[in-house]
Amino acid sequence: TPRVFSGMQPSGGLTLGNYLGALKRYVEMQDTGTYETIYCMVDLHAITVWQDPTELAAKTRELAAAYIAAGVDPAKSILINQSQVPEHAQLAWIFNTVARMGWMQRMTQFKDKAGKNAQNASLGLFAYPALMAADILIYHATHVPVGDDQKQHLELTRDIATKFNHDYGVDFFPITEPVIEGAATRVMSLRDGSKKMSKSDASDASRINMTDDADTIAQKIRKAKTDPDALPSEYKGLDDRPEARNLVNIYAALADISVDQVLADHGGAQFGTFKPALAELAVAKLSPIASEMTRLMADVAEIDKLLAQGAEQAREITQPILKRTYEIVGMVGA
Ligand code: AQP
Repeated sequence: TPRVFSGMQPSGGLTLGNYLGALKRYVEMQDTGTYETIYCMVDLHAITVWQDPTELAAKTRELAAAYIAAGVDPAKSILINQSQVPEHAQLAWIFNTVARMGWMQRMTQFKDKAGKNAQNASLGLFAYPALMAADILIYHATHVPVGDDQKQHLELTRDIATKFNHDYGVDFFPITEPVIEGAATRVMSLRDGSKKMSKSDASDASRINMTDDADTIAQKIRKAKTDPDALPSEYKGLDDRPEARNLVNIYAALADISVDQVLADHGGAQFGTFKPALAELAVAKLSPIASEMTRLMADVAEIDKLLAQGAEQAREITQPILKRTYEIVGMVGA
């Protein structure tokens, strides 16, 4: 069976972008029944920028609760915390020796996150994509659902697999397919249609958090930047209207309908009527998830138990793959 792997960092509250671009897709892929699905909280990735230890643990459990509340079912998917499956980090070291400095230097996420003072960024932030490649390839995963911003890292994952196979003369690691589909592969900021909606944006008004209450969601959508025109009835009418396009895309993704359908239903409407409809839809989809998260987080012991079970299941896959990798590389005792 084809195998799906994906993960998110427990580095803060999830945004609507994380939900529509990634988490919702995780659940859909799980529920097709076509794939074996493995979903991860990538705590080792999160610490590539400073994380308060107490908060890191809390956010990891909160992310596990978000996964489950959104529909990731530990009976159908393997749910893990990255550091509890040590083979991720072990394979990442091998990949650090396969990947080239120049490849890493081209990564736009590194450039964005390191900012002007790249000399002061952690070595882990620079090596981030090699660990991500290891996350995926330690399962021989074939499909990776992600948002559009992760495309470049997935290309690097393919490059690492190809170079490893070539250097060692094997056909061992698969060439992974990114799955970047749907109306919301890149949800944009509510304040600036040229910027990705991001949990680290200084302005909370730029994003919808999955735990925002109904009033907050309605207010943020009401204040979202738009232009003065009515909605067009065809998609091409959204050219050069990034903010309008973003709200239409969000509507389509939340309602599970096509963008064309949204415009067929709302074409000609002013934002004064479309925005309240969008807010109502967002609240209807997000608030049950938020209340389920609250319920799940009341029982930390249960979350920790699920993660321990997930790690055990995962290691049945990762241990043989790491062993075989070590043999290929020539490590004594593998
Ligand atoms: N705006 C977005 N639209 C669609 N998908 C998105 N993703 C993130 N933002 C959007 C997807 O969410 C998954 C989780 O990625 P991550 O935990 O590595 O976080 P990130 O990509 O660093 O996301 P953020 O929210 O933007 O965090 P910061 O602000 O810390 O950089 C990935 O699949 C990603 O594509």
